[in-house]
Amino acid sequence: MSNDIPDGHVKIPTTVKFTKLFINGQFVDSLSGSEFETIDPRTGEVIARISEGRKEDIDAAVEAAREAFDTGPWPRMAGAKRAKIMLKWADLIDQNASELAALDAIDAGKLYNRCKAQEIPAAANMLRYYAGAADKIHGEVLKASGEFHAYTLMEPVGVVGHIIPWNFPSNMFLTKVSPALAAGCTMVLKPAEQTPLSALFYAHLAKQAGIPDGVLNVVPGFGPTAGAAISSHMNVDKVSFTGSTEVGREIMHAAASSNLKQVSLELGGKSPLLIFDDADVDKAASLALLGIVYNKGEICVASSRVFVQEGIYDEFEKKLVEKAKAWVVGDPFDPKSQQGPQVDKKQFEKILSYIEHGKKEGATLLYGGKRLGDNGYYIEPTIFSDVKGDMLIAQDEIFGPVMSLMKFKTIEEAIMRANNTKYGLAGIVTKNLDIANTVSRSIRAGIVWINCYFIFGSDIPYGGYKQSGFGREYGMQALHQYLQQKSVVTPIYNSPW
Ligand code: TXE
Repeated sequence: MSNDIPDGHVKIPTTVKFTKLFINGQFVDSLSGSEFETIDPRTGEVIARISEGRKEDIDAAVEAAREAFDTGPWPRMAGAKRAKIMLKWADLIDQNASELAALDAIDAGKLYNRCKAQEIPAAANMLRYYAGAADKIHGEVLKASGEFHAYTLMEPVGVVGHIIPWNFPSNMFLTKVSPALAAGCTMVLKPAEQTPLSALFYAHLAKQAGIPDGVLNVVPGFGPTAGAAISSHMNVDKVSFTGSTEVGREIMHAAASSNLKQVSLELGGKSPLLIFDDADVDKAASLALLGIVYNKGEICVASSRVFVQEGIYDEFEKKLVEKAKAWVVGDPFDPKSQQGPQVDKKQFEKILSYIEHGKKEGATLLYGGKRLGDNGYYIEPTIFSDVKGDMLIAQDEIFGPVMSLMKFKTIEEAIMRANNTKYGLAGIVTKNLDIANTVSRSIRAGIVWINCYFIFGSDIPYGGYKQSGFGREYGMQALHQYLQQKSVVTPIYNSPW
């Protein structure tokens, strides 16, 4: 693949450099010799064959990470030195942004230009943010009662297993790995089976930057084999997972029934976006549309339930449909495209079946509802109105460009209906400060965006309430998930006690 992919309608990249497991600083075949295919969602065709990691490969990767943690330099290295290596890795990521963006575009159907200009640089910045924290990790001196000197140490939690999904392959990789590295942990990461390509490229760049062998291991493979081997491993000290609520539950079971490893979970969502009568209708319609079609709706915080107050409802509906009509779905390498194909056939079929279900449940299909073209996994932005809160399309995470539009009268009704979900992530549009304050405190969600949507940053903690998971990504909270506190106590006077 050329490093110099032009910004026009890009020709299809043809070669992929890294297809093997990355264990102990080397690219190796899987022990069983088995491979799996990674598919281009633009066409349904095979891009490359990837070594398939299974339990025995996870065992080898964990052994390398354990050795690197127990005897290697990384956890013992001065924080500033760890930071220097992480910063070098970040620079290498920036230098290879075109190639990384192309890998995510062919593997996940993500927009090439957006990946190159936003997602890859943001992933590199995640490393920079946590590199800045690596030499500022410290405990505290305690005011202990009695004649004792007591203090705390902040120590890395140990060997970490990261299991990540396919919707943001680059962002997820660096979101998990950056704070864990800054903390001094070693790790095994399993990318989603749909999107292994950029993960292996990141591993290659990590080695170039000077991350010592064994510190970062990347093992592509399937969930029930490689993923389950991580969550049930006796030698993994923590598992950090992003994916479906169902699998999150299995991971907790596996952690509990193996070594009680620590767990953090980022799971699904069915986010409400509440739009009040005082809102600028045009802007609110743009925000609502973006909220459901950004990344083709494959984002846990998609605004899949939009509640609009009755005074502006009709005008809002009209504008929303106009904007959906103008939205461009197409090849992710075409700069005109605003939405690429869904990640794979399974996800594509799942979304289409929810659309059929919505029609049968009695919701009104306002716009869209069909696949686009007969090649690849493209779906029109889809808007349902007359949706009732107990319909499946209003309850289940569809993870596609399908919006349920609903009308409300009062603020109390809006809060009650917004909270009628097992998930917990959200947004509000209003110019009224009282409404904004009341609603943001009443919605049971780990993040609430007011007059904006999808504002993420390495310095803004992010995570769910209820069945959207627990633990936080980003911010110092994420760093602390990879640290554990040790208290040290000693008598002040050298006297027997
Ligand atoms: O997720 P899975 P899938 C939701 C979304 C989507 C649905 C299914 O609604 O439609 O989940 O997607 C690994 N032990 N989200 O099937 O299976 C798997 O290999 C250990 C929301 O892709 O949860 C992959 O690496 N690991 C979400 C990762 O888990 C297992 C992002 C996610 O896959 C495993 C993705 C097991 N038993 C999907 N089974 C978000 N929160 O953003 C699978 N895996």
